[in-house]
Parts: sequence; C-alpha cells; structure tokens
Amino acid sequence: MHSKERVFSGIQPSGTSHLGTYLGALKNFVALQDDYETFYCIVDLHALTTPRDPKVLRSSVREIAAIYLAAGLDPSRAIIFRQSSVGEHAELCWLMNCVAKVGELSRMTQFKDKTQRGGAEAASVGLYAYPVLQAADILLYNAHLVPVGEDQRQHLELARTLARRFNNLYGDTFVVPEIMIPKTGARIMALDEPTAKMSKSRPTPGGYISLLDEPDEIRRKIRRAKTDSGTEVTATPDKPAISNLLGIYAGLSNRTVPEVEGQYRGKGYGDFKKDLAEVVVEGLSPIRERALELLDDPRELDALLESGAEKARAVARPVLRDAASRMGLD
Ligand code: AQP
Repeated sequence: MHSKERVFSGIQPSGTSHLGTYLGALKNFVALQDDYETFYCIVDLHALTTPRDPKVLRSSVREIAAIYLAAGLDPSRAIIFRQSSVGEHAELCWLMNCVAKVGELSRMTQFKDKTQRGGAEAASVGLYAYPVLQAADILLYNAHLVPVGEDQRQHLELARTLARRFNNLYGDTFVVPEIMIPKTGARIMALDEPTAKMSKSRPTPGGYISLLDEPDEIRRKIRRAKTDSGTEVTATPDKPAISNLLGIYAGLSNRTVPEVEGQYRGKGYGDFKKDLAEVVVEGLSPIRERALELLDDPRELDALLESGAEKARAVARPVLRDAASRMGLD
C-alpha cells in the first residue's frame, strides 16, 4: 500500500490562539488529517524565545491541546504532541544550526519586527535562531506539506534552503517541504489597525478575537472594528479594514470574498458588521465550548500529548540518527 505523505505544523503556546491562527493555519490542519499522515505540534520551545511565566506556559500548552481537539483534530488520525517531549527537535536543531548561515537569519523580517521596540541586541539568541528550530521541526518528520499563514513564508523558504543544502552536502536525507497557504485568511489583520497582523501579542485586546472569547465579547469587538471611509462593502486596496472583515466572513463561512461582496451590494457597513458578528460567533462558539469542557480534565489532555509524543518520537528518532550519522556522528 502506498503510504500517505506527511504534514507538519505547529502553534506556539504563547497566549490564547486567535481568529488569525484559526483561519491561517488551524482550519487547514483539520482539513488535511484525512488525506495525510499529520503531525501537529505545540511548539513550547519556540515560546521560550521571549520570557514566560513557567506556570502560564504549562497551562497554555494544555489550552492549545484543547483548542486543537475542539477545532476538529482527531487524535486517532492526527499525531498531537508537545515539542519539548521529543528531544530530537532540539538535537536536529543543533545540526541545522551548523548548516544555516548568520546572513540568512539576519534577513528574517519577523526577527526585525519583533525586535523593533526593544532592539536586536537585547533579544535572546533563541529568538534570532528560532527559524532554524522551525526548520528542524519540519525536516525531522520528512514532511511534504506545511500549512501556515502568510507570515511564515520566509521561514518556510529557509527550511527548504536548509533541506537542499544538507542534501547537497551529505547526500539525499530530507524531503524538501512545500508551503501551504490558504486562499482566504492567509493574513488576518488587527481589527483596530488593519495594517498590522492580528496577533496575540498586540497590546490592545480589541485588535484580536481570541478563540476563547465569549459571544458578547466577539460582538463588541466586531462592532468597534475599524472601518474605512465610503459606504460600499468591497475588498479594494483603499479599504484595508473592510477587506480584512470580508476575508474573515468568507473564511468562516467557506465562501469566496466576491460571493460575500455580492450579498452586501447596496447595503452598508452596519448591516455587514452585524451579520459578520454572528458568523464569527457561530463559527467560534462550538470551539470555545468544547475547549472549555476539555480543559476541565487536564490529566486527559496530558495523557493525549504523551501518547502523541511517543508516536512522534518513533518517526523522529531514525531521521535524526540518519542525519547525524551522515555528518559523521556515530
Ligand atoms: N493574523 C494571522 N493571519 C493568518 N495566519 C496567522 N497565523 C498567526 N497569525 C495569523 C498563523 O498561525 C500559525 C500559528 O502561529 P503562532 O501562534 O505559532 O505564532 P505567530 O505567528 O507568532 O502568532 P502571533 O499571534 O503573531 O503570535 P505572537 O504575537 O506571539 O508573535 C502560523 O502558521 C501563523 O502563520
């Protein structure tokens, strides 16, 4: 029998996931679990790149596990695990650190963005080198496909470059992964600032919709979401705010942006926002309710993550051994 191709992706336990993460990544995670062998990681080593309260980090890991399941991942099909439970990630990262170049990491725009306020000198070495760990995460499973949001494109290019370079230096070892970015929802913007990405580290909670926000909270945030001048509900470059809201509507209702535009022809922003709020509430409420139920039983979540880690280790170990041996470590 032909074995299935592999998918790998992950989410950082660095706060509650938001609508951008859902539309950009998680929705695709769920869609891929039937046709691929899927590995979905909770990337806690990545979360350490900025200082965290250890207690909060532990509970965020469980929260992401609950959100994975509540969004529709099925542990009998998808392998769900915590990155730090599979030591091979950190080990392969070191090998890949010795293949990656300082010049490549210095070009990463996310590092530049994240250090804009505090300055690069004060950032952790982990934050600088984290794209190499991300490459190791993916290559360790010989993943063919990596579903992510648009903001990860540059990091994925690096993973591809490192796979190719390693293969050229040491012989064919790694699959060169393909990036999978959704047509709608690849870059959801902040509700209060449509030129900035919706992100959990935004200082203004009105800018993002958390996957655990209560329905009334969601309605309030959509009501207050920034709009553009004019009245027409259309996605045009001069209307970044409405374009973003249209993308959210389309992504959650599995329709295209032109279809949604058509529905609101001749109607104003008020009608559109009112309906959008209900679309978001309807889309996210089942996830929130199920995630909260699952969080009532943290031991069950821990057991699920441990069983996922065991399966992940079984795949990762021989790949790491092969890579290390090709480099002369045996
Ligand atoms: N706004 C977004 N639109 C579309 N996709 C997004 N993703 C994140 N934000 C958006 C995608 O979600 C996946 C998981 O992201 P993550 O939580 O691991 O890390 P991140 O990209 O750093 O998310 P944030 O919210 O921006 O976190 P902070 O503020 O901590 O840096 C990825 O596939 C990402 O592309």
